[in-house]
Amino acid sequence: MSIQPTSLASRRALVCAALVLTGFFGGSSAWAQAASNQPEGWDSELRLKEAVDINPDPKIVEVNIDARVERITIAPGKTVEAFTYNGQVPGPLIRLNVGDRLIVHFTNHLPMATTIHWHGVRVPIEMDGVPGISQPEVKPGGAFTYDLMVPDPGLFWYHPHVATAEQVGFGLYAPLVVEDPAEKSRLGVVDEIVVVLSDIGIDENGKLEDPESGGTTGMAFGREGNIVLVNGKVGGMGTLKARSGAPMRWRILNAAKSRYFSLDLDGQPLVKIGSDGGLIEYQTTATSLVLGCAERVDLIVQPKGSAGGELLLHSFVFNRGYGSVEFRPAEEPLFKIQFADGPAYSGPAPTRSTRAITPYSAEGATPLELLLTIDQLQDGRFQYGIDHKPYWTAKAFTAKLGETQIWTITNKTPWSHPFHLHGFFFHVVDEKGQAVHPIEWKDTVNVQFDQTVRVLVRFDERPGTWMMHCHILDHADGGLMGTIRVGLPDDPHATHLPHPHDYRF
Ligand SMILES: [Cu+2]
Repeated sequence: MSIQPTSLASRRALVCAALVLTGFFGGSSAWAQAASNQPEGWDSELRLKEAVDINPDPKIVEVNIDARVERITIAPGKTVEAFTYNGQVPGPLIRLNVGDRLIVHFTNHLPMATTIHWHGVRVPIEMDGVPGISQPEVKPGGAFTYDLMVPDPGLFWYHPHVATAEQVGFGLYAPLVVEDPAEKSRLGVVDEIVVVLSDIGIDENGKLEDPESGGTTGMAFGREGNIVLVNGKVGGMGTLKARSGAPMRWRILNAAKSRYFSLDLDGQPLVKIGSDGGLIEYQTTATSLVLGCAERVDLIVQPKGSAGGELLLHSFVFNRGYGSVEFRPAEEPLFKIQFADGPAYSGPAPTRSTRAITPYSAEGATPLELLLTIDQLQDGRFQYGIDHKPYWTAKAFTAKLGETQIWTITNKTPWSHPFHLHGFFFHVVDEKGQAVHPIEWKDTVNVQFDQTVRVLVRFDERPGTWMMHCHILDHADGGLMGTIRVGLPDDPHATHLPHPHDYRF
């Protein structure tokens, strides 16, 4: 590598940083100038590294992302070799404002092909990252430029869509925050942290666990990594410093490939203001909250305690189906909160969060039945499917542009499935097709074992073949995946996706 491009790039980054700072402190919005309510360095142990924007245009975020194998430190003295974006797990946090353009110069230095899928972002199909459908796979040594707009505020994420269970399990995932400055100003919560929950499987020799361990039985359960990670560090290690009662906003992503997290802050209230597709209709308060794979939650918490005291954010074991609660710890520590000396927070309470959301109407919506099934084949192997058909034999579903569909997703298997649709948001409805309140825009919904979930989805003006699959990535790999052809002419040859012997998504 020559010196010139590097120094050029860093000079551009400096110019850009200067512009960002100018905008930050010179801007007129109240939030940009508001000071932190927390002790100095409150989030330094858990703060994620952010991607460097190399484009001086304030409406364009342009970043370089390189997928490569690197040793990462997950605890003092404990390193593992992982799949990384830019040498880190999670990969760099990308931050934009709603309506911005994102350009990603992506290079692949992994020993295998990969892509990037922008989970939850309403991209055109060409940017959806599914090989053979939306783009060619990016071979080792290859490159691809992603270029997309971010039309919706919220916490999204990016991850590969090639051998996804393996690559995500090995560390390839990162958050993407799309900010709405007006919303931030209205909420009035200055202190914010993005939390990426995940896990990684390390064997007794310190090597990454075989992603095929346990054969199709392991697949049917969904393989969880044996080490929980919080922003890439072993669960329980990180500490946030806090002023008692001072509000903080936690944007949390579950990037684990099979593990659910059931959050509990020593029983203190968790105020949920948002989920997958930004703010929800109105805030709700609970003391525990379940996050299935790929789901996101946006919380406001005001932890209370005495100076020097501590709280712990726990994840309690969650019953996601057969064998998922036995013989395992009842809880995992995620991170600590340590209260600083000094008086408790006495400033204004956060504004109650609401958002006007017009639900879709079930009237005239096209019904689609999705039975999530598992079968044991004659040779003993397990195979997931939609109505008993794994993705390599299933025909694509279809939708017209502008069509609203009501999906009845019934889980006939002994395991829960966080069901994900690419490219479009939906919302949950009851048996009568009426919106469940508060309305949440979702791209991934948990369908518990033996239960049925109904959703309304509208297919807007973005034609293409879009994936739907369980986000327990082993389940997707084992058959629980399908496609929907949106706004495309009938094609008798568009029958099904390739068999896993020929291609692994
Ligand atoms: Cu599943």
